[in-house]
Amino acid sequence: MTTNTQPDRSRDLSQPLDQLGADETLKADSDQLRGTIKESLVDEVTAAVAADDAKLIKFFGIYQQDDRDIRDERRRQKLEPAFTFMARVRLPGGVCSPSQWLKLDELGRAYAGDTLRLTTRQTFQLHHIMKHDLRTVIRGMREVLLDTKAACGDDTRGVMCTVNPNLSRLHAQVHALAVRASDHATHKTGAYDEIWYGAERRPTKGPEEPFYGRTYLPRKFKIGFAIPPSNDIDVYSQDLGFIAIARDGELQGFNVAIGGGLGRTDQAPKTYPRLASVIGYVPADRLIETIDAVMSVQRDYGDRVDRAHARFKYTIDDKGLDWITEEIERRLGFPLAPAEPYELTSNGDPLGWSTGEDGREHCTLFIQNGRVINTPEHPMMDGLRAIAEVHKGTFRITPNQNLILSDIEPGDRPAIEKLMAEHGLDALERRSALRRNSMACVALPTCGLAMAESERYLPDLVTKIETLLDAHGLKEEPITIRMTGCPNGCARPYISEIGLTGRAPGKYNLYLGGGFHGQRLNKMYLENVGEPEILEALDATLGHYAREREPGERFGDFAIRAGYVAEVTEGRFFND
Ligand code: SRM
Ligand code: SF4
Repeated sequence: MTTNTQPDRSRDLSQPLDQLGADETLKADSDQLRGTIKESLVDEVTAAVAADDAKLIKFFGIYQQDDRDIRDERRRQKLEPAFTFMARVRLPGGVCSPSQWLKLDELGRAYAGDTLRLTTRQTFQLHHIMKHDLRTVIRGMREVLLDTKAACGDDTRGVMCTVNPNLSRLHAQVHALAVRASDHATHKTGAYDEIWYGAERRPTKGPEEPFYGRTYLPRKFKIGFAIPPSNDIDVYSQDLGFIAIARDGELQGFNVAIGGGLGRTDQAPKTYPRLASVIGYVPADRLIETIDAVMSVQRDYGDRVDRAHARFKYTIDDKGLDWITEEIERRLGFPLAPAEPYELTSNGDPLGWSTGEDGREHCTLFIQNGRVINTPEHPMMDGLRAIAEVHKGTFRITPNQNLILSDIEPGDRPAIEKLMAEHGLDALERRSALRRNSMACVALPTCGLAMAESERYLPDLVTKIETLLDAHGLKEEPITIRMTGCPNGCARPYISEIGLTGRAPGKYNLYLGGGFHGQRLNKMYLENVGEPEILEALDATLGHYAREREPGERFGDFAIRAGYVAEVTEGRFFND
């Protein structure tokens, strides 16, 4: 990255490194993320990598995990945990080609437990990879021009972009900028090529990381591009969100939203979800400068002592939105224009077939919780492989963990439809409106932070809620429901109409009152409750909604009007 005017406190820190958090010292001493990862990968004594390397490989999109289903049993047997790794692909805007799909399918079958996982930030995760297979997997991805750079770590994450293929021209313009933003903001260390591809270390002319310095960012930083009227990417949950402003289908520029973030910790009142604040408008040709200016403010002023307080949202609230905006403008060298009018209407995906403005066809498939796997009823993985073998367009992963078979010439549609029918993929969209608007994070057994089930439980819970909806005549009412196995918020539960976050095995917090298109946070209604209490509460509130809602009133809005929860008006809520 090139930012000439900004002071870079990551290389010239006002506080000595030993007064900063341990992760800052680790980054600074890591030789630009090299650490001892190479040595760890060939250490045959353990299936894990060294503790410091486990933190550093996150910058390369790789997480060390263990099978939590058998953790206790392994401990009893005095064995080390069953370590494996998860690799997350860098896929800006979620668009990939059929040959990329085929390669990931092949790698998923050979090394990653016969499954692929589509994520809430529009990419693939491959779980269950053994340490000794990691390089093979990463090199396999390279064959189809994919990598896992910066899919995690204290840097910019996967850049999101509205998938809407129907607005083909506008989408192409915005998606190209999302790809550019991702390439621009991704770290530049040669460590990735050396560790994963076996490249020789090459001398660099200037600093190896001109923007990030030795300590990168204080915390993860997320960028996303929304194309109204869709808010599928949940633009207000991004650290830096861009809302496309178009005239006659031509991109003009972006409204800039800063400071979104959802992670919180139970019993830690200083942590809270916050929706992004729209601070102004920039023309499209100033996009990259804007990214540099905003990220550099967080780089230089973010909290480098307390990681629980290091996201950009806290920097903004500590310094004040006006101060941060002025600092961004100072670094940009020009004031932001007032935000342009825009309208967002939904954060879900319209499922099924549609025709784009260029006449090409697209089919959005419902993939429950993003899990691509073969089951006896739905040989989904086989079906998508068969489609990839004949498909000439693109695949697009949606921010709701669904999949669009995109850019299909009308003449090619019958062949795709036949394959969909043969593999049961056509049945997937015939689900209740609640299920179609449901989302769960991975949680157990791979996520080290999960306190309760999520992906493995939400489908059953939805079945039970469907019975309630049926009884109240609400089966076709679109209501968003999102579950996570802990309060970190990976399925963005705090901006759904019904949110559930795990507290302990079988116990969840229940949130109500979120905005249907992601414009308002929900509020906790019940704390630390099990399934019977959840169903009882939903039966009562949904029944009340069915009886007394006003025409067009959403469930989230009703939950506030009827007094079940107070409206969150500040764009953030604080832990009670
Ligand atoms: Fe997440 C950590 C999975 C989207 C907030 N997230 C994790 C880890 C890596 C657990 C860990 O650190 O060891 C999870 C891996 C589980 C596994 O076994 O796969 C994990 N997060 C996911 C995914 C796969 C959920 C999914 O089911 O799709 C999503 C991957 C997105 C991607 O492709 O990059 C995912 N995570 C999110 C989102 C939603 C978003 O970004 O739109 C959020 C909330 C937005 C935000 O960042 O504020 C989110 N994940 C977190 C947090 C809390 C961050 C915070 O500010 O407190 C953590 C924990 C952390 O960073 O300390 C976390
Ligand atoms: Fe894991 Fe919690 Fe994220 Fe779910 S929300 S994937 S349990 S970190």
